[in-house]
Amino acid sequence: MRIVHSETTKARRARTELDGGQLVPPWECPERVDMILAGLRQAGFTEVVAPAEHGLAPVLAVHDAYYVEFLASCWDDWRALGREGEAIAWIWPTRTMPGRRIPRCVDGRLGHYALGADTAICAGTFEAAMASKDVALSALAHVLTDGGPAFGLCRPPGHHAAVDQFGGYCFFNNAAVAAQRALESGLSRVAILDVDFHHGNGTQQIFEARSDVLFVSIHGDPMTCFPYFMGHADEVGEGDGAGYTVNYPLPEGTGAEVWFHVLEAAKARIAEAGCELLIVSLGVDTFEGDPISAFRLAGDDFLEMGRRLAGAGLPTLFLMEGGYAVAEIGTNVANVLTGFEQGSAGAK
Ligand code: OKP
Ligand code: ZN
Repeated sequence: MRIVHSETTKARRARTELDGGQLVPPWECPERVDMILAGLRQAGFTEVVAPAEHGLAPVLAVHDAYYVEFLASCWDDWRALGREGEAIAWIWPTRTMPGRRIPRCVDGRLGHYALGADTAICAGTFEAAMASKDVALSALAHVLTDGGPAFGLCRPPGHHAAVDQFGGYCFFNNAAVAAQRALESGLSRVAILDVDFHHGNGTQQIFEARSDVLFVSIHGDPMTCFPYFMGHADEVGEGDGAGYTVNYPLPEGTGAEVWFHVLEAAKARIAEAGCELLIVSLGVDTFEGDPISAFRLAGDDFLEMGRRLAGAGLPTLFLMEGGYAVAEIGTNVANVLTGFEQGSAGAK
């Protein structure tokens, strides 16, 4: 298992997240990265490599250029107005006021480009997002050249980031950037299997009209879980992409038995679609102790998750998404990767 990590992913250290009507320290914090590295080390994954710089071209292959420009300049624009706090969106184009122009003022621009008010932009956000997608692309390069599995310790995560929107702690959609690059390297079809507790609305939106990326997600039912406005079972893709978006919303409280049953259905769809690469959007916020999620997987279930993912028999790229039980995040991630190695050894 190739492990890719960059210290620059910790350059984003937001102070505030709007949560329950209060500004609290964000759940998505740089300590997550250190805990994952520690967990990997303890599990025997001792070799960690730094990513190469891949520039903006692979980002612009999936994201809107004005959006990328907004992310690059937002913090400076905000600071230039003398604002004390972090850059948080607070007014949006809405159902009754859709808005057909992108405002010039940073407050209006934030509303245009933000999905929600949970994610503050601060110093280092853009740098960390750049490092995060470089981690994904370098891990992908390993899978494409070597055939062996890789884990990209991406942070910030990516699956909520759409073509031109950030939110849910995500800015660049690392999995989408990697999938697009894999197709440009010659693959015909890639699967993105999103096992994070939250629906990967950004990934779905980026690929929903395409059949070259199969998006399959297992997540908390949006009727009660973030991001609330996407991820229902009747969202199946559009046009050429019809049938290439597959959503498995599950009720809060779902445990291992049901979750693994659904995972097998997801794997069957991936096999049926003839995908040549499996990208796993690996959130471990399905853990029973996660403070902002509501599934009930135990620590050992992540070993089983890894084994079963190996059973798909595909070249596999793991990219980090969520997971907020910081004390256990390292063990949970290491368990998935260990289980995967056990599962692949058995298959050979
Ligand atoms: C990101 B990923 C409210 C807490 C919820 C949004 C959850 C983002 C999850 N302040 N914030 O999918 O793990
Ligand atoms: Zn999540």
